Amino acid sequence: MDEKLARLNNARVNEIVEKYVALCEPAKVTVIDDSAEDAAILRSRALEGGEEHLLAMKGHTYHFDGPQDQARDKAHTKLLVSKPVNFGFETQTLDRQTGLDEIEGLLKGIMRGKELFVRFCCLGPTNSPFSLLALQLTDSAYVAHSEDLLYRRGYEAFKAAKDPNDFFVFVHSAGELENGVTKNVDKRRIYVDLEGGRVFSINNQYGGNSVGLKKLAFRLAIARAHREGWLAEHMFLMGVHGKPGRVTYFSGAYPSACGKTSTAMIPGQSIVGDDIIYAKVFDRELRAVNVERGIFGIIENVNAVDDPEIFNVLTHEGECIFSNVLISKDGVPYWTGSEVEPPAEGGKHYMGTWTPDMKDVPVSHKNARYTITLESLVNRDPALHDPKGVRLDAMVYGGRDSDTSVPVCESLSWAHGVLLGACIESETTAATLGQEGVRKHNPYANLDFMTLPLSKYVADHLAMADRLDKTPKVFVTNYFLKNKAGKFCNHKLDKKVWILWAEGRVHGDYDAIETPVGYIPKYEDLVPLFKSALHKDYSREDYDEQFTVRIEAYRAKWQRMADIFAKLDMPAQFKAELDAQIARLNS
Ligand code: SPV
Ligand code: MN
Repeated sequence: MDEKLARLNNARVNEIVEKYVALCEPAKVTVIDDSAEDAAILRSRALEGGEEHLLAMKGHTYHFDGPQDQARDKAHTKLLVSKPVNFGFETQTLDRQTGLDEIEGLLKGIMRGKELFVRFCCLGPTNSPFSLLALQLTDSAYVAHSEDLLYRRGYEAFKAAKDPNDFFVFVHSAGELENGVTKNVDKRRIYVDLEGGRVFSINNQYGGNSVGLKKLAFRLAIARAHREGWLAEHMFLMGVHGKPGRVTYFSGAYPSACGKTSTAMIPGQSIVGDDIIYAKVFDRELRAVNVERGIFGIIENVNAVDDPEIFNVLTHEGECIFSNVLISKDGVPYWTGSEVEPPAEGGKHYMGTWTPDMKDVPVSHKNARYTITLESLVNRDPALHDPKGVRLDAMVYGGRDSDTSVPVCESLSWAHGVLLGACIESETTAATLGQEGVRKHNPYANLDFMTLPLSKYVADHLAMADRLDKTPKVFVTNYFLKNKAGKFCNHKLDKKVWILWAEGRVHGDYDAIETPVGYIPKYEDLVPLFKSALHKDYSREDYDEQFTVRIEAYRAKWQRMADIFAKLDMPAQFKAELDAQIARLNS
């Protein structure tokens, strides 16, 4: 037996490894522990196997996903269920046994000639009441390497585990590769087995499909959180720095590619995480941790002016994986919106050779990404690895909404906030395969990941009010509002003002105007905030345009929500909030 597995002495781990080695038939099995040497093996293997390539800058590599593998594949991501469940929205399900049989068939021999990596990770900080252990088997060194930047190492945590049987399991195969890229994308499958606490993902490499610890583990965690009375959310986590010396922790849910990372990266604030949190009640306080330790972020529009900290990491030595960007012959990465011109002769691209005259093919894919650790960011929050997490004082919901929601408003109560989170609407983006720009109901920005009926999810949030001395304040932001002329009403950086206003509201610094849709800021409070935060004059005309409550658009939105929720068996308190929302708008 492998020495590292022997030292772990975990019968369930051994059984799983044996089972999938027999089924997938890899040529070699490599077990990875928490050492720097083993992390280096993953990076070297990704380079040797052609899944990653060196760039000119020390520590930088790049990876290409195939042209058909550039985003999450919702159509082939299915939840295995033993009996039919009405989730209340589009979660795709498949009969469990049928799915397991199909995947076993597809896994048979899928790793022939390849190396299987067995790795151990910890979701959430180690040695923490939030920690969840995860075992990942993958034949993609790129996936295992990405996980090393994105997640805490967990081999030692497995050794110390109180319950040796309690861990999630992820089995991934990139399948047959051609030039380092998955070939059989038509046989791509992502099957989530909630009952077994495991996910199978095959014939893909794009991180959102392949990296077990990211959205695959998140789907398992949502169901587990419900069973155990905590929350797993598609949220950033950040310290908002209000008055001097005051830090207030915010979490925020936004659909993919709608400003979640850029909110967590607002200049002058500190980032704990940009994608997934676990939140638990301790002593009647809601505390949260970042499940991850890195960022798998969208690279488009990352530039020196708008995202100085990230841009800095992407242009300096240190470990970083670029995916689906343009690579010049000198080994320099280029991407859309970097404000750096790509070379005239073009370069290599996930589509093949790219030259500037290919006007309809952008420099980088809209969902092209970078993978970095949070430790590499100067603005990381000191609580990043705190096993106790941080106290959550506010939650923010946001969407890509061009015609309805004001830039920022505060819910009238916790229950009203729960309603607002359940009713996020957002225009679809390149983060998933399919059409972009279509308005979609995206409850809690979790539409793609929900493994619970919405009614239960909502009930868990409502119940927090009884379990906490003080519920977090809830805010809704919208960075994408347009005016009558079709122009964005706000600059990208204005979000700093909305978040600082919200922080002030948490501490009672500002009064607000009560409207049917929530509390909105007063003009007088925003003027000094624009001045101090952005050195900008904020005009009354801008305020009027941005904060006039578009009653008819809101009524239409809430009618859409009423239609959706009429078909679902929602908690009575939720229905009452929804009715009250509509009644306020009507009157
Ligand atoms: C998202 O799309 O929400 C992401 C990236 O955070 S991934 O889910 O990994 O595709
Ligand atoms: Mn995400």
